[in-house]
Amino acid sequence: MHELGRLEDLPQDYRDELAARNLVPLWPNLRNVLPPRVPSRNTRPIHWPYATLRPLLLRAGELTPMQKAERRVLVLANPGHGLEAMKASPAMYLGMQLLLPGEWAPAHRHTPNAVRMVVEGRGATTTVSGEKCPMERGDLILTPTGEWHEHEHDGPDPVVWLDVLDLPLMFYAEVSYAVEGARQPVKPGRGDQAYAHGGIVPTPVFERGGSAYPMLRYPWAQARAALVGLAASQPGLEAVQVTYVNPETGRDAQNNLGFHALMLRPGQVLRLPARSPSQVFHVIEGAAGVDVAGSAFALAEADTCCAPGYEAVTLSNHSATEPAFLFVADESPLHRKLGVYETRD
Ligand code: 1HN
Repeated sequence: MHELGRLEDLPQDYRDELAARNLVPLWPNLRNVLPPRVPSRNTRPIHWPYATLRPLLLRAGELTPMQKAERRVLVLANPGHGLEAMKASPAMYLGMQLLLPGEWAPAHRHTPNAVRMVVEGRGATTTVSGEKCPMERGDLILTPTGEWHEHEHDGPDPVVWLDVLDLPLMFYAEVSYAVEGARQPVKPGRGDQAYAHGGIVPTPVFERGGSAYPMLRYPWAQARAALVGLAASQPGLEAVQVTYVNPETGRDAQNNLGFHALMLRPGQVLRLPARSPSQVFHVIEGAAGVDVAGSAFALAEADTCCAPGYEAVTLSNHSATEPAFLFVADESPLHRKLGVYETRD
């Protein structure tokens, strides 16, 4: 590969005149924007232990009332992108949100797509487009682009969940905005009950035009049972993984980010090949080692970490007796749309 000319090689008067006319020579910058074979990545492997995050989040509950926060969240920010960029990876935002007993996080809708992964506490609900979704540990609840959503909590203990949004992507595209609204009327019917059994979907006879997102809540009990059933039926299967999909289309549950649940059998070491998308791992049950790009994390229950794209990841379950269950979020739908999804080695 040729060495290209540098900016300093050009006479100052020429550089000044280019800048004055909003012009930039490509060749001094070409290798930065098109590095050889492997993209440059700011995303660093980062581990956010829940044990250190939780007391800080509860303290936010004492320091900042709901009216002053709207959403009481500590953002899991990747220092590789700069903390103020509030991103875990190029397209993924992560936050831990706290709702205290009796609180209500008011209704709004926005262009970024969001999901919630419930971490602890019982008795909270998220109402999405009028559907009131109970929030139980490990449940995945969608709030797709443009859909009204609000959170409320009638239980006795604090509720915490992990928010995953494509906010960095939407913000980058200059399409991120929100609209505030009033408390939503609750509609009868629940997608998690209508679509409770894989491969069997409701068949409307009298109604036309269903929702683009028919299933908004994916109960952990169902995802866990699917993993346990898959592992039992295929003892030789290396990666016991399921993907959260739209039950009407079979495609990814949301537009830009992909969501999966993965089971590590007792004692299992699973090497995931290097793939282009960045990934996030969150432990729902058990514990897991995550080795990526020279970092080795020991994730306890409710811990979260992220991994840059184009790196192999090794997951290990050190328990000889118990399986481990992970929630995985990645940028694969986006990469497929961009036509750049790839697996290496
Ligand atoms: C949002 O709407 C929620 O509704 C949480 O709970 C986090 C972060 C950025 C932008 C919107 C929520 C958010 C958010």
